[in-house]
Amino acid sequence: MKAGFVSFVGRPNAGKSTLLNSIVGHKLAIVSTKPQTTRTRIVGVKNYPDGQVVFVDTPGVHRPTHRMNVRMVDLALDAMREVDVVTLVVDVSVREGPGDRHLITLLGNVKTPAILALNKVDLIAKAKLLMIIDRYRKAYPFVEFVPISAVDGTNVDVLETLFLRYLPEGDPPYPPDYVTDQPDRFFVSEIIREQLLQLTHAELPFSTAVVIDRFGEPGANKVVAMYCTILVERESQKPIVIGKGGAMIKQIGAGARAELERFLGMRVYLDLHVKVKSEWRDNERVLDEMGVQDRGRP
Ligand SMILES: Nc1nc2c(ncn2[C@@H]2O[C@H](COP(=O)(O)OP(=O)(O)OP(=O)(O)O)[C@@H](O)[C@H]2O)c(=O)[nH]1
Ligand SMILES: [Mg+2]
Repeated sequence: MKAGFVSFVGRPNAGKSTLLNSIVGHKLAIVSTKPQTTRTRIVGVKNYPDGQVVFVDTPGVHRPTHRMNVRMVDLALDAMREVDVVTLVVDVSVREGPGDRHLITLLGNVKTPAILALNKVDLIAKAKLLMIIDRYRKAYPFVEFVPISAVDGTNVDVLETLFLRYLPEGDPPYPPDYVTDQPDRFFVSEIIREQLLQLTHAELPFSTAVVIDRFGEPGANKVVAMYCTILVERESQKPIVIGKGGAMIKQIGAGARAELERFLGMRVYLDLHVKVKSEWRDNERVLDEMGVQDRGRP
C-alpha cells in the first residue's frame, strides 16, 4: 500500500481548490473568480485500491501586505516542505510573470519531488500549451508535467495515478471513511464567505471575514441556529455589506442558508451581523479565532 501527503501550491486563482474538490469529490474548499479565496490549509483524504492520499490545499502565494497574508503564504511554503509530493498548480490561461518565477525559486529551496499541473487547458490551444510546457521544462526539474482541467476533469485521473507512484509505501494514516480535519464551524463560515466573495467587489472580498459567534445544536423543531458576524475594516464598508434597506445582507443570508442546509442536511436559522473591526487582518487574536493557522501553532 502507498500512503502520504500531496500538496497543491501555486499563485492565487490557479485552481488549487477546484482540483482538491474534484479529486476528493466533496466541496471542501470554497472557490471563486477572485484571488486569495483560500485563507487556510485544507485537508482532504482519498482512498484508492492501492493506497491513501492526504491532499493539502493551500492559500495562493502572493506578496503579503497584512499579518493574515503572511500566515497564508507561510502555510503554502510549509506545504512545499512537509509533504511527500508537491504539486505546483499553474493557470495556463494567464501570462507567466514574476509570481511564477518566485514559486520556482521557492521549489528550488526544498527537496520534495514536484509535479507540475498545468491547469485550465480547456481555455487554450494545444500549440500554446506545448510552448508553456517547454518553458517550464527548462525552468525546473519537475518529475512530471500534466496538463489538466480541474473544471472538466481532463487528465485529473492521470494526475492521481502519478501521485500514488511517487508516494512511499506505508499504512494509511486515516481510517477509510475519514475525509477532512476541518470542523463544521469552518465550513459554516466559509460558506458565508463564499457569498461575500460572489456578491461584493473591489476591496471588500479581501477585507471581510466571517466569525461564528454561536452555533447551536438543532432544537426540537430540527432547526439549527447560527449567529455569525461579518467583519469589515472600515465604517464606510458596513453600508455596502448591508445594502439598501438590508437587501445585500438578505441576499448573502439567503444564499448561505440554502448552501448550509444542503451541507448540514438540516434546516438552518441564520443570523448575520456586520461589525467594524479596524485592521482585523493584522490582529493575531482575530486570526487565531478565524482558524488562519500560524506557522508553528496547531
Ligand atoms: N476554465 C477553467 N477554470 C478553472 C479551472 N480550474 C479552476 N478554474 C476557475 O478558476 C477560478 C479560481 O479557482 P480556485 O479553485 O478558487 O483557485 P485557487 O487556486 O484555489 O485560488 P486561491 O484560493 O485564491 O489561491 C474559479 O473561477 C474556478 O472556477 C479549469 O480547469 N478551467
Ligand atoms: Mg483556493
